Order: sequence, then C-alpha cells, then structure tokens
Amino acid sequence: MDHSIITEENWGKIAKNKTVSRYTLSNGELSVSVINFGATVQRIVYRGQEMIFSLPEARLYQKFSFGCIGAVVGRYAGRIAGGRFTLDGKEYRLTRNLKGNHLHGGRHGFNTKLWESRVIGNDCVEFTLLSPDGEEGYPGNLNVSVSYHVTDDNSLTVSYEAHSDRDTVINLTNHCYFNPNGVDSTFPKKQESDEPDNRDVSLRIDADRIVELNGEIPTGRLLPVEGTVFDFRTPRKLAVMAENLPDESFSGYDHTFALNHCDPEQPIAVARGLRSNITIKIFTDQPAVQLFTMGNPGNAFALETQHFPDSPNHPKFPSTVLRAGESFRSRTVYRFSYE
Ligand code: G6D
Repeated sequence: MDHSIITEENWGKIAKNKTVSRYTLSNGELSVSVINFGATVQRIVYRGQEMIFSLPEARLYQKFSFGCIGAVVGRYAGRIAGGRFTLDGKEYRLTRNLKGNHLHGGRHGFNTKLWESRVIGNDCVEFTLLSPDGEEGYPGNLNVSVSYHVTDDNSLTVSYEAHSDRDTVINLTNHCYFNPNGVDSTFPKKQESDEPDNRDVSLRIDADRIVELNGEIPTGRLLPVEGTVFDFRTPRKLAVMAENLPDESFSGYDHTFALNHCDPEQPIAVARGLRSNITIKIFTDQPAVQLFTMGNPGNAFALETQHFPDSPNHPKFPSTVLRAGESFRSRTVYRFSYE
C-alpha cells in the first residue's frame, strides 16, 4: 500500500476574509478530506466509493450548519434540558436553540467555527479552537484540538483533547452521515430512487440499553433493548419496517445507545453495506453512541460516539465535568474494510 500523503488546497470563502482550507489524507485505498470550517470531515472515499454525505462547497456547510454535516459538535453534543445545569452549586444558563433546550453547543457551536489548522507529519491534520469563557453560556476558556489521522489499516482516527481554565462540562463528537453502500452526494439531489438505500445496511451496536426519553429529553433511566427495534446486539437491517414500529410517533432513530464496553480494541458498532460488501467498524472510548437516521441526506445515517445527553443534569450518568487544569482526551476510530 502507498504511504500516506496530505494535500492542502484553498477551498473557497465563507465570508470576505474567511478562507476555508481543505486537506486530503490518503493511503492509496482510503482518502479523507477535512476542512477547517467546523473541523469537518468533508469526504471519505474508500476503494472509490463515497462513504459519507458531503457537500461540494464551503458556503453550503455554513448554510446547512444545523445538520452538523461531518462536523465536530461541541461544547456539548446532544441536548441539555431547559438550557441549564448546575455545577458546584452555581447555575449556568445556556443558549436555548431547540424547543427550549440547548442542542449541540448552541447557535454558534463548534461546527460553525473556522478552526486553526496545521499538518503534522505526512498522515495527520490537527485543528484547534479557543472557545472563550461564557460562550453560549458555558464557563471557562476552553482550548480544544481535534486531529485526523489516516493509517495503513484503512482507519481514520479522530483524537479530541481539551483544557479549560475553569470547571466546565464537555461532550465532543463527530457528525458524519455514513452509508457503507456508498452515498450519492450530488447536490442538489437526484431522484430519490437513484439513491443508495438504508435498508441494505446491516448494523450491529454493542449495547444492552438505550437512554430512556421523555419527548427529546432523558428521564435519567436506561431501558433494555431486548425485544425492541433498538436491539442491534446481533446484526440486523437498519430500516424499521412499518409493521415493526414501536409506536405511531416513531419516525426513525434519534437515540442514545449505552455501550456495553469502552474497550478501544473492540468495535462498538459495525455497519455493513449488503450491496457493496464494505464494512465500517467504529471503536471508541466513549460511553455511548447516538444513532440518527431521521430526514438524513443521501440516505446516510449518523453514529455519533459521545457521552449521554443531558449528563450535567443526571448525576447517575457518566460525568462530563472537566475540571480546570485537567485534560479531556478521547479517541474514535472508523475502520473501513472490504469483506
Ligand atoms: C443529532 O440527536 C441530534 C438530532 O436530534 C439532530 O437533529 C441532529 O444531530 C442534527 O444527532
């Protein structure tokens, strides 16, 4: 296999003086393009097949930033109920940007920022960002870095690191929309019928339980997946057939799976394209993965490795507190194979 190479190009502007850069990391079989707007994974091509939904221009990532397409989501991925939480006895009020709740770091989350970038060696690109104290209501000046690394075993490794000068909360993820059968990324869209289909994706998620919701907000309890459409412990097709709907309001997945392990050597999710024979394995040290299939572009779906939503309001959930001066570190690996 070829050694990795990185190319850098000017990828247009999102405002007068804001030029977007695109970097492409490639090992010959796996090619990953990342842009500094949103520290976004803009394209993943494996053996000539498009693995994620992508947009052709930087300004479109800005226009559709509510979809977090391929972007890093922060400071807090997922919802925080009522946009408020208490830390060490002090209440913090966050931007309420969705139905009275806080979602994905607020109106100007990390997916909307132009990050600093640098190339490290011949196989890694690092993006950094300073989120100032009080931004979207969060305490602490937060320095964040996200690096993307393509390795010889056809993996994309995403490494997150953050430090704050005040106690705060943090929950970072990446929001790629995958389809291992290949994604039609033509924009605007072609006919629906031309698109690769979710129904031909088999998915396994190593989770015995999901986070129970009241509407969109966690109750604090976990529910067993046994006997439900959330049971992906053995591989099954992703699409839920009409006759199997759990209730009338179910229009797709937007649920948090509590992972059975956080062993970075064992995949927590395996998505297999039954048409392409391409498999995407996801490894993480995070306690949960969010499966999001609703209204998704290119018939692709998001699998977001992260903490549970609304953790700052649920002491029994794994903690998302980052103490001043301490380090937040996390890693997720996406491995592509043909099998
Ligand atoms: C996430 O859980 C959320 C969704 O509700 C949201 O709409 C999407 O990101 C953009 O997966």
